Amino acid sequence: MTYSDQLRRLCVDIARQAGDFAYQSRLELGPGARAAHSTKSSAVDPVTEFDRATEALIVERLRFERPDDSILGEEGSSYQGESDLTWHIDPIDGTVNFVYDFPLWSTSVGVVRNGVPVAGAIHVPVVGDMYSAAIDSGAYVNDQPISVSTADDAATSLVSTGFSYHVGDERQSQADRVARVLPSVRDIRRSGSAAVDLAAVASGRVDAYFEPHINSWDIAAGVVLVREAGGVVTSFNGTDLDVNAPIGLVAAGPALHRSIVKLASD
Ligand code: LIP
Repeated sequence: MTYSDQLRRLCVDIARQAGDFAYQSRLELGPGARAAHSTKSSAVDPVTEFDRATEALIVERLRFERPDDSILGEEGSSYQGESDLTWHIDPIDGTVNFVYDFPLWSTSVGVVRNGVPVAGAIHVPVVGDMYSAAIDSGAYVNDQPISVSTADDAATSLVSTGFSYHVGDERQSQADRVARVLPSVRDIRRSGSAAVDLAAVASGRVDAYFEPHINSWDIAAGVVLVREAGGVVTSFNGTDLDVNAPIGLVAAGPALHRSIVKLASD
């Protein structure tokens, strides 16, 4: 087993344990019950006790299994290690979906070396999918190999996107962008979880995904997944993506990627 595949297996093990913990917590609230939450960057950016507890579980595992590595978590966890690896973790990606008991939320665990993701896992507990990948080891869902779609025509492509929590002008410009893109593609999906969107690109369940504002913990695992599935991932304007400081993102199969960059960034 290669070193990157050992990392992939650890990503899977931790994402499974953490995602199952969050899922059990969600089930105990009851169907459709709103999870109590506070807010972060805006009144529509929630965080729950379950986000924090799930992140604490992931961090405890990583501190034990990988004590020399750095960690960066969405809910504030930050450890500076001595190794060249940094773990970017989103305990519940799609927190609004979790709060509403809408199924498309995920636990994302990715590990990055010098701004390049080397392994990752995305657990979608409600759906029962575990996606994983590692550099030069391929991409999988539930241990079955996956690949991006071969779509090459934007007009018949299924495209996902997301919107930031910044309310006001930023939100309006994102709405204007979707209004411009929609007439030029088959249809648009908005899952509410960047990790789910990237997993969908990697498995050919959508043809492309773009989002103008995104965080490292949302995408670290999904980026290696798409690339190992034969896809292309760049920053929003088509330049190289630095996962540590992403400037938006476009992910698609190689025959479609440039068209989506042009559509999204025009
Ligand atoms: C979410 C992202 C999603 C974005 C949402 C939100 P969170 O992350 O995964 O792509 O459109 O607005 O930022 O905050 O639920 O972990």
